[in-house]
Amino acid sequence: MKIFTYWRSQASYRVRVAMRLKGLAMEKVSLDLLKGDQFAPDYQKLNPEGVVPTLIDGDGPPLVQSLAILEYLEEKYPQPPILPKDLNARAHARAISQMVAMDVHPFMVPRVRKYLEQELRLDEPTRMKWIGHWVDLGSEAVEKTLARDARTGKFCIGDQVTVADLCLAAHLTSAKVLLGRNPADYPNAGRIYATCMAMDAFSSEHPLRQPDAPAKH
Ligand SMILES: N[C@@H](CCC(=O)N[C@@H](CS)C(=O)NCC(=O)O)C(=O)O
Repeated sequence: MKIFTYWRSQASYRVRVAMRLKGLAMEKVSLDLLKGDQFAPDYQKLNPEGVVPTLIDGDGPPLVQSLAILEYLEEKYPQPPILPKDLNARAHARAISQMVAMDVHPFMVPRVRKYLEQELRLDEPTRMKWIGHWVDLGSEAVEKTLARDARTGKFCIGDQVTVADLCLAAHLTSAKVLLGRNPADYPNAGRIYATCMAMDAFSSEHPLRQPDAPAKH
């Protein structure tokens, strides 16, 4: 399977980990989002939104949107599962995923940061304060959700890795790489983050271990 990715992309990281967990072969095509590779006409034919990831499975049409891709992978390659069996727990796993992937991630993507810089003329400390505000609110919301829920275990839901862990680990990684946040500031989320990072699927696909990651970031 071919995945269009970028080293620091949180959305691509979610999908790369799922593919590792499911033992799927991955051919990575790196785009440089800061140079604008996502706007190349050939790439926009695959992904009209001009974002990563895009996944090509066989001859199939391009798959876009990381959460939709995770669901596709789960349905086509069900072993090992990345959604719980129980119906309520499945909704809980999707809810935690969406808290970070939908409600926080858009505040930190390159196109939004570029707009803050080039259109609104905000200086770097102001931009980082603005992004940090939304990122921290999201981390706190997930922490409260995990703290109050009896299903929280070794991972977000019990002892099985689910999409919630993929999204949470990717979120906390971005918060660390981009903003210098410490996952350990969040007792439950930080513990789950550490457990994930001890697993090969998460550590081998870590943004800083990607072939396109700069030596110094
Ligand atoms: N909701 C989308 C988000 C995709 C997205 O925004 N990806 C970022 C990198 S994590 C991107 O490609 N940004 C390009 C840009 O902002 O110009 C998903 O989950 O796939």
